[in-house]
Amino acid sequence: MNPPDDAKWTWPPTFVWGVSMSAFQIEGATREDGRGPSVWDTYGASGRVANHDTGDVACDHYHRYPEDIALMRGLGVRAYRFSVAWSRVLPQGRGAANEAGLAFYDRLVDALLEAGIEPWLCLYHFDLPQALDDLGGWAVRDSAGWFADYATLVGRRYGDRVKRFATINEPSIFTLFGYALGGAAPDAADVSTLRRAIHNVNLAHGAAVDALRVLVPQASIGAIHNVQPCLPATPADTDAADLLGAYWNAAFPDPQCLGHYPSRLVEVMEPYVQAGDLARICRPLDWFGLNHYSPIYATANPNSPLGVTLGAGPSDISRTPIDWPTAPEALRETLHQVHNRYRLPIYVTENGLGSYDTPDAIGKITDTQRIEFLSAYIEAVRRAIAEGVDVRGYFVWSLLDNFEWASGYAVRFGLVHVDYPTQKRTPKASYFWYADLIKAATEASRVIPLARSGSGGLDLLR
Ligand code: IFM
Repeated sequence: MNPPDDAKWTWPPTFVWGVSMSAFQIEGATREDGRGPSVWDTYGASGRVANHDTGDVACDHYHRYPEDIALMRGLGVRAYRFSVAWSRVLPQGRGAANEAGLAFYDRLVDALLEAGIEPWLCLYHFDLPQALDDLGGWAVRDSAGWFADYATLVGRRYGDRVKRFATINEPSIFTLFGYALGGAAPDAADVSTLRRAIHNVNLAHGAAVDALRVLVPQASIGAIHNVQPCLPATPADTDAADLLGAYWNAAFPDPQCLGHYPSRLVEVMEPYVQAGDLARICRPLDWFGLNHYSPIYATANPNSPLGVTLGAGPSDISRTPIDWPTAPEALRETLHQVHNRYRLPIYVTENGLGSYDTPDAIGKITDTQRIEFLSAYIEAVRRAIAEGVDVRGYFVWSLLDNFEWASGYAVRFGLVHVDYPTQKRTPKASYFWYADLIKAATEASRVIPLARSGSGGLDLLR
């Protein structure tokens, strides 16, 4: 591997700089215009979120999206990845559509296009309609059909304007935590339910890809997975790390992109796999969305339904304010692994730093640690590209501080601070830094365009 020649290297001119957010974490307006409840409304209402926070108001993006799009415009991003709230457009998850909910995403998409920002629409980001969970949710095989019908509704409605679609965000996170490890909706703890859910989510992914291909022939369709090195917390946890890694990193991308479950899980998944299922799941994709934050650590735990839980890991490593290990090299290595294993163009669809930012006496938020984090991780992306990995874009998580699931509003990931009582948005230092970076990267790549090699890798102008 050759290191990038810094003097000559420029970002590919087509490189997509973006930001990501998700419906439940920002929209609020949970009882407005006919939206039905999702499993996260139920989880929040039960008081299980830190500080008893709920998504009821969140960032009030439902009403303030023009202001948020103006912030994106100020950043200079080319793309915005958002998710549609399934229960806003189908309050019962299936059956009658909600025109007022559909109209909200019409307004959002139109305003993005008007601002010159490409909408990247993700169908699902953790917020299963409660009505479907009441019918068994992802643990029942019918869920694949429900999801395909929902994808059909969304493709038919927005496919004239939206060309970038992702099926499901981080399936391993919402299944592992929601059905086995705890700490997320719908808060089950049963390993056979987990495995059933894994397989049904995979079937749902495949069915949605098929539906979108028919409805939006120009669509560029991807799947979004968080792939993070899974390390043993102690030498005694090696097998636990291997097991957790199989669920976390491979249980979804392997069947979706390679047509089989990872070897460690083949036997346990077998009872749920019917003839033809793997072909239904493994549908051609245009890109791989990689969410990445840090390595994770596994600890063997016979009391957990899975026999393994997340471990703390070493105390002498660099960490973010919310205690996640900081390891930009792990992103570079992960990009190589994903590239070698799945052979798809990669977009880093999430990366960012969680902290407890507070404004200073004059209202400024100087989030130096976030700037250092993003700068090191973006450098890791740059190196991976220079080494031949086909990475085509990078999206910061997140534009706004938002509802960080079971951690509520205390943990902040935004480039823009949100004062929740007033809903005032204040760009942090990292916002201006990212805007400058995008400007410099796009201007430089316009001056020295990169040639593409025939192999799909990048020719580095050495
Ligand atoms: O906020 C989440 C997001 O919903 C999914 N990926 C990780 C982010 C930070 O935890």
